[in-house]
Amino acid sequence: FPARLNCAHELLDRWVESGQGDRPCIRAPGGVCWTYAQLQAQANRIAHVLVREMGLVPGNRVLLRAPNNPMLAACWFAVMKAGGIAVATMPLLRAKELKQIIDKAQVSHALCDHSLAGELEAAAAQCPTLQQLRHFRDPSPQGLEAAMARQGAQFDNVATAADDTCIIAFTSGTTGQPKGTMHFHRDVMAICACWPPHVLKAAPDDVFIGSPPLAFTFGLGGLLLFPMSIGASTVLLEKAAPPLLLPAIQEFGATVLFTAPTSYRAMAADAKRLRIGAPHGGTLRKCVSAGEALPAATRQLWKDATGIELIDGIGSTEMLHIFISADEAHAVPGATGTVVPGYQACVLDDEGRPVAPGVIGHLAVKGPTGCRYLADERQRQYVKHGWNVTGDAYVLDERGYFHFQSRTDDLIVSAGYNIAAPEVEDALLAHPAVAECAVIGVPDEERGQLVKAFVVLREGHRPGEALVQELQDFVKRSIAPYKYPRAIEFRDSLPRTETGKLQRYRLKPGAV
Ligand code: 3SK
Repeated sequence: FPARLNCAHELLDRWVESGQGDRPCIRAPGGVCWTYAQLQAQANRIAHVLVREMGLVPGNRVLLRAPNNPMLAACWFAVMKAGGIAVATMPLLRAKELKQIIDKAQVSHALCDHSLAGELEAAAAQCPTLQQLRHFRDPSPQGLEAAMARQGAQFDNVATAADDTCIIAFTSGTTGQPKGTMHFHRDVMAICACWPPHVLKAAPDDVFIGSPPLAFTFGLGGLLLFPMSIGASTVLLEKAAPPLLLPAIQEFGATVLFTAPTSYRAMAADAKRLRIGAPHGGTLRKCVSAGEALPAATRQLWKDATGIELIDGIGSTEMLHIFISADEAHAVPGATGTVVPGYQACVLDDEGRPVAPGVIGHLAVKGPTGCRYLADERQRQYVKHGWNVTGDAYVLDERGYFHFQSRTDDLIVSAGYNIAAPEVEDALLAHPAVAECAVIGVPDEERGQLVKAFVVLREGHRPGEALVQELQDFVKRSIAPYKYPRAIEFRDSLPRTETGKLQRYRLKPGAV
């Protein structure tokens, strides 16, 4: 990449400059269809607001908070154009979690969808670094749209360096302390140059759709960067639970779908009935599965329902996007795939030596993107021996296919969400009935893993269904609701080492 690179130019302005600004770019329910030129004009106006009215200078961190919608995309590009750093946050996060992110990333500016204002305002009141906050889709004179109307639709992008940080993507650590991963403008372009052309092989007339939030880099790539890197269009859905995703695929004539195995399982029966797969006369022709391991049975279920072979992949927030995958023609049931062109991958033992094919070890990867934690000593655990060690246990076979075994840490991956066991434990421990607790992931057919809590009660409290419900509601009110323990078991004590360290592994099904 050239020394000066702004990814907003490569993904957005370039299409307008080359006379293709009237191509459809972003669609949304309610008949919304923004062309590339319209998205550019919106992003330019927001960039002016950021610079002229909110005092942004290059390098400032801008928190973005919204469900997937066109204004969130415009804000993201505005931040790129103005030389800022986008800190996109998951819509379900609560004030406590937002505060951790704002403090860690030293966020100074925020653009927030009006519908999600409450939790951010509660966080902002406790965050001295956050000085400038605007709401969009807010009809009041203080709203972002009113400020945009005062600005012109032309903006000279900041001439960022290819190595300037443009994203800080947060991932929940295994301890519940979120880790910010920094990515450069050139990283954004590198992920567009690796997996999409070699594995996805989408075309400019494809219509992308899916469920992952743009705040999750799986969604950012799949639903914004990848379609725009080829001049295709994308459908942004605020609500993309399985019952809503299928009708949306039909309504928009979507051709490329990004979602997680849980969602493929939930949609399979209706997908078959509605004949949404192109082989059955529908529009859908490519389906990408990532965010959690894809069981062979789910691959088969979806193929039977739609005629489409899933494109499986593993990526990480640290690596920005997918680095092991296989296209439809090279898929092997039960294997994630082979290493994506541009990356190298292997399986290492505990000392960092490659293991022989067939032997389980730590998945290690390197390539044009890599882990750069923001001020976090866990960098030393992720980057070892010159490799990014992802925290996944894998087996490599003789043909170069990687087979997922398990996570190697306390991270629970449930329905595509990463959930840190200690964070759920902290939330439970704040309840007056809870003396001790331990949270683990247990295998679950529908969600891959299910969050299960083992709870020791304080004296005077009695176990029972009513208390289970109360504890679940309590957790949902304190942290993002998707993290709540779907199963709770009451115990008299929990397994601990002699030094008192909780032995979560001894609670796993089948453990002794
Ligand atoms: O596999 C994942 O979980 C992932 C994470 C971040 C970006 C992309 C992907 C597929």
